[in-house]
Amino acid sequence: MIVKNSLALLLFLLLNALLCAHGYSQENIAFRYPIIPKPAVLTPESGSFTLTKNTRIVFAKANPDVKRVADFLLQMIENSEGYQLCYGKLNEKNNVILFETDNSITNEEGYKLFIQPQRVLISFKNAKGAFLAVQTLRQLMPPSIEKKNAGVKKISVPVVAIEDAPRFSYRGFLLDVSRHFFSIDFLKRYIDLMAFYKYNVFHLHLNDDQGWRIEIKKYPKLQQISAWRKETQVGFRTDTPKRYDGTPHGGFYTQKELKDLVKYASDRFVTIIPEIDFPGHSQAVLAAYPQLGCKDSVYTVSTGWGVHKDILCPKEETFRFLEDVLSEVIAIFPSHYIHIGGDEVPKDRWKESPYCQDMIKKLGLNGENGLQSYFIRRMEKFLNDKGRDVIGWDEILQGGLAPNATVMSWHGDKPATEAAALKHYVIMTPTTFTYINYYQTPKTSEIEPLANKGIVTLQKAYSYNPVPSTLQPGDDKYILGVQASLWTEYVPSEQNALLMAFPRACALSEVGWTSLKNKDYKDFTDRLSRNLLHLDALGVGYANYDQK
Ligand code: TNX
Repeated sequence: MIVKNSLALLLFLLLNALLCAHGYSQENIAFRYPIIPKPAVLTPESGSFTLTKNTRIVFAKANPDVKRVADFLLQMIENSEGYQLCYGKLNEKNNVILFETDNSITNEEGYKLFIQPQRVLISFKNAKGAFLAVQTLRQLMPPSIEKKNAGVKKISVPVVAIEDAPRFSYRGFLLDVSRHFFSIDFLKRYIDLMAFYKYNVFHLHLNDDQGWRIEIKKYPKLQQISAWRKETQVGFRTDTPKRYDGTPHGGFYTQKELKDLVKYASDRFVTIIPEIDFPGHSQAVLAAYPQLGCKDSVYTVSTGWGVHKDILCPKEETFRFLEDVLSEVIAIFPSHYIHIGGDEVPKDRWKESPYCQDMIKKLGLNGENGLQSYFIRRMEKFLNDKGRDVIGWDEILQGGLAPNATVMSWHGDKPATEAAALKHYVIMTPTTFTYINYYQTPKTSEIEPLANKGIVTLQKAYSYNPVPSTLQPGDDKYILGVQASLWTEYVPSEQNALLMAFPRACALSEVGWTSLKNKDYKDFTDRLSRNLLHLDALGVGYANYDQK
């Protein structure tokens, strides 16, 4: 212990000595190394490495995944500089960027980045780490690197030694493409931005009451009917009288487009987790296939917001429908996880339905909550048999959790604590810290576009600790990570989505990546002010509100 402490002290003194020698204050360091999320260990040094046309990329051992990472770097340089770097030989020691595996790195996403005046050394356990190191390197480059044909010619990066690994393995970003449809090109742009901030999961919310967005070959009416709504409510959800824009809205992604998107994301080491939300949030499905509801009724794709009472009925026909849909979904998305929703399921229709009441009795279920649990368990079993695991919103705790489900907690610490106590994995996306569809300043609607009610300031998002203090001892291992969630009732355009997402997504990337002891809001905002120049160069219109 004493040895360990003295060693830590020695390291601290050494680091301080280094800092003094080079005269770097904390602010200088933030300015010189504006990296977000903040790396685990960063040792500043004076001097720089300059990348030119003659810089060579060298692999200690060729591997197709690492080659993919190097190609990403190559492409980035080519885009902005117009020249292509060449691959060099192992014996080249100067003016090289060297990629090599390092067995001492234990984290799958861990990496080391040593920038020295003569060369850059990137070491990693596997290619994911190499990719993340390249993102760090990119953040140290002049922001013009993001621009097409910037023509800087000499790209200087500051000398540094970085050893890095994430705090959490799940660092997600949700986009709701149902309430508003976003183009595939925009999704790609969103993925690029995720990768830049070391997010590794893109949670794609593909259906809701207001629209179905994925082509399902067996059920063409999902494309023909469920994907389109007549018009969209304008103003806030509860405004009276309700007003509508009179403009049809909709769209869907073809399977081919989605497969291409999966590949695009995987080239950036981002996993897409698709969500098919049921049995609630299904009015758009019922508009096309009314026989899957409990009432003999005509349904339309919803044009307004809020929780809807018309949900799927647990008939055999419904289960067959969902199994068919999920079979097509898993053929597109190779992710280990499939998200099956399960949130906000009003039980009115099940209460009124003699069929449901009979089913509850016959199966000895504990009321409607028991029926919901039966529904989710059955679909979980189907997916487990296909080798996939499910994620569900925390309402899946009601009536008993499906045996292998991972819980996505949007209601905060309570459901997370409950799920972890049951030895289930948990992903944290509480409304109070991570809902980036909420206003971002206390002035709310005076200066911001209409949003879901609630305020999540940049500082609030930054302050979040995804490990609830209410967990029982030892249960923190069940917290897989954290997710920034962008619901889009009030996000009608790409421009709007970026305004809502950034810079809060930068703060949340640090929540997911950086250890608690390395987090400091002032230091974060110092780095952010320079880091945002990259977003400027990328033409991302992030929010820039006075935070007071
Ligand atoms: C709750 S979070 C929802 C969404 C809404 C969101 C608005 C969750 C699982 N359900 O359907 O878009 O609130 O903030």
